[in-house]
Formats: sequence, structure tokens, C-alpha cells
Amino acid sequence: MAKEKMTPSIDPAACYVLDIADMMGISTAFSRAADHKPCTIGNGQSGICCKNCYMGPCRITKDGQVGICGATLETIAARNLARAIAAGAAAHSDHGRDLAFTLDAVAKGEAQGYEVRDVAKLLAVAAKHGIPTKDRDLNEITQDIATKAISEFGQQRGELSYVATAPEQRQKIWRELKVAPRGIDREVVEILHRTHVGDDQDASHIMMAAVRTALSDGWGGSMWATDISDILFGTPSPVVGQVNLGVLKDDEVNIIVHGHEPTLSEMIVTAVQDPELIEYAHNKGANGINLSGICCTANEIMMRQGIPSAGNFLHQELALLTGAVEAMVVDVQCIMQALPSVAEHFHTEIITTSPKVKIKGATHIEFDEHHAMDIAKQIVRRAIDNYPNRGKTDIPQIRENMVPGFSHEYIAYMQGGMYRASFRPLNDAIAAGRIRGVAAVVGCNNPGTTQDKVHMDIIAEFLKNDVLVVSTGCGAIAAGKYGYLLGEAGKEKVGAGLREVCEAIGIPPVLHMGSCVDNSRILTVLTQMATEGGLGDDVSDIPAVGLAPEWMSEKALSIATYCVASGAYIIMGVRSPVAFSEELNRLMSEDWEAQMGGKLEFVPDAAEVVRHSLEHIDKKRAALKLAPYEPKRHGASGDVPLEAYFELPLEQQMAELYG
Ligand code: BF8
Repeated sequence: MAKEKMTPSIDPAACYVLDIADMMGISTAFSRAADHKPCTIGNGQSGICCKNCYMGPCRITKDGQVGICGATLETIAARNLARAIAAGAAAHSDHGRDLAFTLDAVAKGEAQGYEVRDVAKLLAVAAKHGIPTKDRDLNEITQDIATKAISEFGQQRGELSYVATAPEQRQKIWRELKVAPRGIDREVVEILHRTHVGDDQDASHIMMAAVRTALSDGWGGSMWATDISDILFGTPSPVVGQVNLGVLKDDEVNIIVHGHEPTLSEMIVTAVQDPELIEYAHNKGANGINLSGICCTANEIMMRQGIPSAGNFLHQELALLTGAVEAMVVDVQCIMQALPSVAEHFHTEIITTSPKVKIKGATHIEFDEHHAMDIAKQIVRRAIDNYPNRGKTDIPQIRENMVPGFSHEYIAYMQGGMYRASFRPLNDAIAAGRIRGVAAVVGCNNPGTTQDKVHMDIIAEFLKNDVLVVSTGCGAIAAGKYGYLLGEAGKEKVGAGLREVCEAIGIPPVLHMGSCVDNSRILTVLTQMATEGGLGDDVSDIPAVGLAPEWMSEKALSIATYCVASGAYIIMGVRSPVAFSEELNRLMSEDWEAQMGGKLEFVPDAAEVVRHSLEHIDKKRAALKLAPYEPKRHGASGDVPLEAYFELPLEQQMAELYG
């Protein structure tokens, strides 16, 4: 049967550039996905495949069949999923490790161009890990934090120290289930061991080990990555930025940084402001140097420096198709191997920089934190040298303003200022029903589904239903493209109660909280909401859900699993990697909910996702004995002209004021 033609994207900038690709006969992830016939065994739709040893591979296409070693459907499904979670946890955590090495080099005075930019954060992180700060030199504290972080990767026994920062009830659950992570590398290695032929054969036992590995990411590697990035580059607070392909400039040298780690990209941010390099660009006929980002590197430098984002994951090839990019500088994760073959139609140079990532056809300039600024300048100079080679350009003039930068510290600050920072107003607004609940809509783009559509359909419904949305990763970039990251996100778009809160505090209805490793910030927010009081004692009590509607990476599976283990209801879209194993799906929903209060489900349809989410939020509200959510109950305050307000009966005036 012919494959039904899917609309590739709801983003007009993407569609504009895809027409260019069509005209030039250049393939992109969109066209390759349309032509591709997915292996239904490999994606779990019509069976499952085990290739963990060389007696097979064994294809299991119905329940009751077993592999050559006797492995059952659910064991094979659990092994495959556990390996994917371990790979995702490894990627996030290795990112955290590299930041720890950079911090270590800073403490030793060996990291050219880096410094501790956020002393308050340094002291807060030290306090979290029991590192003394009183009367100590900042360098000594920095060294102790770096040493502590590095040691947690190789730690063999005990618990990661962030475990003790989770709500007490949560810690108890983890200890009872024996899933409190011991050491970051140890948990990843153990999954590889357990899933080797002839080892762990019990699906639920394998998945509990996967839970511990995912927790070593969320409450370990990723949390370290976020905290150390804040120490080195500053804790984000709201800044004005811009997003979409229209941020590229026709008359300037365009450099795009793409990938994940902020270490090199932050140096490039500094290098492009160097007067000598700007002068050099002028000498080559350009009006300046224009830096932008793609994927989570974009989020890192957008959140802190307001550097524009050229788009999310599926924009990486599209940016090159404008013909206006002199250099795309990549580090790790989410980088398509197709980039050099798209770039070869233009003058663009793809530059790999990580010792871990090389791509045939790309130039490799290896990053080293000890000489970071020299390397950053070398890359910028190279891009400028490439400017005269530019041919015809075609940049869609489509861009949107956005306000990212909602770190958990800023969210607390915005609710009470420097002296009364707290989560009390948010908890109160949820308790009063002004805000029905909170949803984290995060994750990737996936060309298996129309780009940004499910993200946007879900966000639109949540906002109408007074659900406050937080976002990270490529989902946050998507929200930015359609204007949801602005305070003026539209009266008709946002329910009256939620709008009242957003207008009173002065925030957008969707809060951009950062990159994918910054999902650890969401864990911290949930912890602070749980400990603030009024919404139960644990993350699992809060009327909240987490969604990754267009996910594609193994990291997303790790994030989902650590969020479930932290007590959240998580729904992932696109398709289930374990669809064929009813037993494993039941285990991750029913069993995990009974054991950990959180559950994981795969639901591709946006309307279904919203229905499940709102039902869950209302169920949690009822369990907390909060008033049932009523859409029209709140929100008239800003809409009643003052004279009209005073004409209201006193009772109603009070209701307008206090809910
Ligand atoms: O780091 S960049 S595609 S994997 S969401 Fe997804 Fe986007 Fe990749 Fe997470 Ni971030």
C-alpha cells in the first residue's frame, strides 16, 4: 500500500526551505523519512528483535515464541529498552562529565577564557553537596565541587549526593526499591552487563535496573551538567531572543553552533564580539558576524546570552539550504550525518569539534578547554574566510521573538523577589483552581510526525484549559516559533485563570526552562513544589504531567524513565518502541504506578494525550481534596474596568480579589 503523504511541517519557514530542497533535488530528513519503510520489528510494532548475541538475531513475532536461548518477548523488549535508556543516560551524563572537567581546569587556573561567573550558584551547589564555604577561597570551593562531581561518575557504592535533595518520601521509595543510584558510570555499565546474553532474564528486574540508571542521569549526570553550566556561564533569567531561520542574515557572516555542550559555544559567543574579528569580517565584505544556534546548544546560549536560535532538530539541514551559512560548528548529539552532503551543494563548512565525534566530509578542529578561546577564534576566522565563497542566498524572512531563561531559581524569585522567593503563589494558584495543573512539554522533533504539530496542538489545548506549561529542548524552540514564549501570548489562547496569574507575575504561559539536560531543573521545581506544602508531600501528589510528543532520541527515554521514577505521569508520542509487548507496557504503567507513583505510556494522538493528561491532573486534584477545576471560576480581575469593579456586590469584589 502506498504511504500516505504527510505534511512535513507546520512551520512556514521549514516549508519554504523544503521547496528549495525539492527544486535543487537535495534530500533532507523529511524526504528520507517519507521514502523510508521502517522496520516494524525493530520499532516494536509487529514484533521484536534480539541481537544481543550471535546465535540469532532472533525475531519474535507473537507472544509465546522464544529466542534461541529461550528469551521471551517481554525479556527481549525489556533488554532493548533498558539498553536504549542506558545509552541516553550515558550521553547526558558524559556531557555532565565534560563540564566537570572544565570546572576542574578552571579551579586549577588552566582553562583559558573560563571563570566562575555565578558565585551565588557556586555557593548554593556547594551547600547542596555538603562542601564547606565559610571563610574559604572561591577557588578551593570550585575545586571541591569539581572533584565531587568527577568522583560521582566513578563512585562504586553508596548514593549519588543529589539523591538527598529529593523529597523525603521519594528517597524512601528509591531506597525500598533499591534504585537509588550508586555511581553514574556503574549504573550504565551494569545495564550493559545485565543485558548481555545469559544474564538478567526477568523483564521487571531488568527494568528496575534501567530505572536506577535513568535516575543516575536525572539526579546525577544531567543535574551536574545544569549546575556546573550555571556556575561557569551564569544561572539563566529571562532574556529577549529570536527564533527561526529568519535570524540568519544576508549581509553578515553566519555561524551556527549545533549540538549540546555550552563549553565551546560560549567561547564562540565571546569570540564573535572580538573587535579584531569583526573588523576582519568587514574587510571580507561582510557587515558583521551573526551567531545563532540549533538544537540544545541554541537553548544553552539563548537562555544565558539571548543568542538567537535558527530552529530545532529538523532545522539543521534547512539552515544550510539557505546558502547563507559560512560554518556550522557541531559538538555532540543530534547531529545528522547528512550535514556534509547537504553542505557540499553550498560553500558551508561543517566543523566537528568533539574528540568523540567525527563525520566524513567535515573539517575536524578539536576542542580543548585549556585553549578554548584560541580555538573559538580560529573557527570564527575560518568562517569569515569562507564568506567571499558564498553564492546565492534565500533566507525565509520568518522569525519570532521569545523570552527564555526560566531557571528554577528565577521561577522562585519571580514569585516573591529576593527575600521571599518561593513556590507558594504557584501552589496557591493550583490549589485555588486558577491554574488547573502543570505540564512539561519537552523533547525532540521526529520526521515520523509533522514537525511541531503535536507539540503545538497539545500546548494550545493545555493553555485553554488553564494548565501552565514548562518546556525544554526542541519542544521549547517549537513553542518559541509560534509565539508562546511571550507575555502577550494572546487572550484567546490562554484560559482566564492562567492568564490572570501570568499577567500578575508578568510571565509567558509557556516557560522555557532550557536544554534537555535542564529537565533536571524540572525535577528541582517539582521537588520545591512538593516541599512548599499544600500540594502533598511528594512529586507524585502534584497535579502535573510530562510529555515528549515528538521524541526520537534515546536520551528522551532516559528522561522519561527518571521522571516516572521521580513520581510523574509521562506520555511519549510518535510510537512505542515496545508496542508489541503488552506485558512490558502493563509493567511500565500499572506496576510502576503502584511502586513509584509515576507511569510511562506511549500515546501518539494529540487529543488522546490531552485527555489522558487532564484526567490525570483532575485525579490528582481530587486526591489532594482541592476544589474541582471550573473553567469560568477565575480570571475576571484584569478584565473588569475599575468603575465596573466597584459597582459589583461586595462579595463579588472580594471574589475577584481573593478567588
Ligand atoms: O537534547 S537537541 S532533538 S535529543 S530535544 Fe531531542 Fe532536540 Fe536532540 Fe535532547 Ni535537545
